[in-house]
Amino acid sequence: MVIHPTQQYGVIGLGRSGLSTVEYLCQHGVTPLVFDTRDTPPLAAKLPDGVALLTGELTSHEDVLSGLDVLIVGPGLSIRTDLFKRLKHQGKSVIGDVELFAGAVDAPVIAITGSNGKTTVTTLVGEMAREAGIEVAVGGNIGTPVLALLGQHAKLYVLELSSFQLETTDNLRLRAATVLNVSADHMNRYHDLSDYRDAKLRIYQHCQCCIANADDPQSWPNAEVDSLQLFSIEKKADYWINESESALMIGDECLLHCQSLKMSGRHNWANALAALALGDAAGIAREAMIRTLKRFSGLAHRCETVGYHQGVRFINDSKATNIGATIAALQGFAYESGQTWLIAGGDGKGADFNELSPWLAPLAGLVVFGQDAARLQQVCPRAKRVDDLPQALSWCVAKAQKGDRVLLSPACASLDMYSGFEARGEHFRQLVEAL
Ligand code: UMA
Ligand code: ADP
Repeated sequence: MVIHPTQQYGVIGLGRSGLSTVEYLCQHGVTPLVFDTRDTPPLAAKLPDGVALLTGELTSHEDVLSGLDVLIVGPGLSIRTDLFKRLKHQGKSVIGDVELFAGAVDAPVIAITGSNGKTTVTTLVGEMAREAGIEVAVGGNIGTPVLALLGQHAKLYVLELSSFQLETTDNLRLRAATVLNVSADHMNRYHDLSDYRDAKLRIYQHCQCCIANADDPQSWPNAEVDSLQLFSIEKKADYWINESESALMIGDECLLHCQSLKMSGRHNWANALAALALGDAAGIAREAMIRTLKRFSGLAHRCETVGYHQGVRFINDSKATNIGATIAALQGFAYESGQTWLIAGGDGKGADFNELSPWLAPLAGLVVFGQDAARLQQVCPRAKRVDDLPQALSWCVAKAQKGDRVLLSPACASLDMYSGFEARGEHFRQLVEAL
């Protein structure tokens, strides 16, 4: 969407995206009205002079909102409320910051969504482009709001997009995009899995090269698309793993051996293949992509080994905030020797934990804590329930034998007890270091 100075703009939600949207609008000669449901939004002090902030329930400001033309809503707020339905009905544009970005960007854009692996693949593609000498800007759900990227005047944009951001985006033209996988997440914001999937598949709307996971049909576009590339770690595809050769393949060409990948875990093979497919579509040199894959060791809090104690390995997978990520970790470790002691729990975001149960049965032990501990115990009655992470770790340390691993992979968000997954993972690391 292009900014029209004659129109009245509202920015709903003063989070990081909201603040960057305000700054962007002000730079373009528009002073928006800002709304936030919280009495004192943490970023209020950062608002530019002269920008008014209205706090409290949005419905209490309905008259004011009705007087505006364009409402730019932050991803942390749902647009599926009766209020937004009424405002849309009145003809208001209800969009997100990515839609404004779409109207302004003047270089190719690559976008990545999926239930798991987004940040890893987004980072990888960014690193690959940098390695190839391309001026690249990386942002979106990964951290830097998209509008804040525009000042970098990059030659390539690599965006991680969440389902929430995609819901409020209609006109983002993409050189290439992928839905890495679809498994239940954010079920407190969606009616069901298909509703959540529909939001994710919006990424393919205006996409030159769609890249989907051959092993997960939920990631495939619903409609016919111009160009579709598939990646697979289970069978032959455009980008695939040849198990007998243990090699990453593009068609019939062997690109590199799996052992040369610095990232561990089979799910990271899928991430590497997706990154290669995106990189190819963006014209990133193959040699640069291979060099990157050989040195990129993965990100903190994602299946990260944080220490050893008495022959037991401790793994921080705090970013496993949904069931799919925990299954991926357990699936990967099933190929390795030694038993797994799993620490899980937190805020399950409305997920149905039954999907986890086949993966819990082979575990040496499971210990649960946090808001949804009892729900996890229902699917695995032998699970030990404790009050917090230190107790969970102590329980595992007392039981684990040499050669085993203790894995924090909670299948839940951390917000019931921590400020975020990073704080939970850091706490785990410190506890392990103190053993
Ligand atoms: N909030 C209110 N009232 C408001 C506005 C926000 O209570 O009026 C709350 C929200 O419910 C949420 C928090 O404030 O709990 C932040 O919401 P926001 O829309 O202001 O979020 P931003 O600070 O702009 O951050 C967002 C993304 N956050 C969400 O989607 C919740 C960030 O992704 C993203 O990095 C940032 O934009 C820049 O693009 C974070 C995230 O948790 C990492 N994403 C979810 C995920 O990955 O699972 C989708
Ligand atoms: P996202 O940004 O989508 O949350 P991350 O790269 O931050 O993805 O990884 C989040 C969690 O998902 C971590 O626990 C990680 O080990 C796991 N994970 C990463 N890639 C995949 C994948 N392709 N499939 C399943 N799980 C994955």
